[in-house]
Amino acid sequence: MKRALITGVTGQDGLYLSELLLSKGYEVYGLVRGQNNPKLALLEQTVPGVKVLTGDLMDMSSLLRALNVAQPDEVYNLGAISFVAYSWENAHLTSDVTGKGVLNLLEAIRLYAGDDIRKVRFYQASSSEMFGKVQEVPQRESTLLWPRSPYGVAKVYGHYMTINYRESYGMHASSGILFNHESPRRGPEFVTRKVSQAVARISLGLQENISLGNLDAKRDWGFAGDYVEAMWRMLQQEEGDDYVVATGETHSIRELLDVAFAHVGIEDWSSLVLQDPRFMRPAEVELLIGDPAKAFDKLGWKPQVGFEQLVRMMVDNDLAEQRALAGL
Ligand code: GDR
Repeated sequence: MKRALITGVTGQDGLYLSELLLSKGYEVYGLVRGQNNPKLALLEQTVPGVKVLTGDLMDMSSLLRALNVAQPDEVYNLGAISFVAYSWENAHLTSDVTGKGVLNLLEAIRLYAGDDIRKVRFYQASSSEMFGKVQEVPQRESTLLWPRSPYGVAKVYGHYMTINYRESYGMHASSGILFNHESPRRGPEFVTRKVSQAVARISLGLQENISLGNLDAKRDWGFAGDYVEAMWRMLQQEEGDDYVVATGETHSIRELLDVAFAHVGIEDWSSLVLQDPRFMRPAEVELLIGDPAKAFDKLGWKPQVGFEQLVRMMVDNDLAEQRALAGL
């Protein structure tokens, strides 16, 4: 039986990856931060098979302890402060967790593994935010990185540190450059879920309108359930490597609004969407579109859920959730 340790296990991707690994017969350990973490209940309810360990990416001794208990064949680093907008307000904390946290975990694995460095395979959750200011379209593994937020800069640090541990120590370390990936489990602060929740509430008469920032930004949105499969496949390769994981399609926030509102029968949403400068970012990533050719070719991976299907899935989930909450 293979053993895996997942940081960020209570997040969207952690939940999907835990389910995937449990279905493959893995023993799954999840690192959970802090005392009374409110997300722990969700994890225990959604994926009860996960064995919970306490630790923090900023506390290397807790990482070493977790490795000693879990004795993992595979470590997936999904833990991060992941909300881009928040990273301008909390640049130091984001750098410590999202950036230096990767080094702490790599170093803990190196110390834990000793002479047998290849006994643990490592996955780093890198991000399309690293591409930032458009240098090339579509973006691929070799595209110049030009991050546009403290979050993006921290992710670049983690990305190169992962490559460095592969090249310096021969560690089986892979970096998945994942473009935006969404699901009904997405946190409500991210734009897709914010929209799907608001559209559901507006159609049920529970809310009047929604305030958003930049409607012209474009993202390559895929389904998180598909993307965790790519993570796993990376660690099944002979060697560690870097892969773009994306759909190869891009859509604006306006198109997201079109599909979400149309699904509840609203064709003209112009009076329902307010633009609020509070949700504009100091520097924006205008256009993301990934070239997933390498992942298709080397991993045999392909996304199953398309953009419109994804948006409808999220709106349907929020309709059911909001009806239940409101007792409708
Ligand atoms: P992103 O996701 O920053 O791309 O990072 P997010 O959904 O937050 O923003 C996407 C785009 O929507 C625009 N936008 C708004 N965003 C939010 N959150 N709220 C709004 O009201 C709003 N209005 C417009 C944003 O400006 C942006 O252009 C996500 C995160 O999951 C990262 O952790 C991950 O690394 C990347 O995806 C890949």
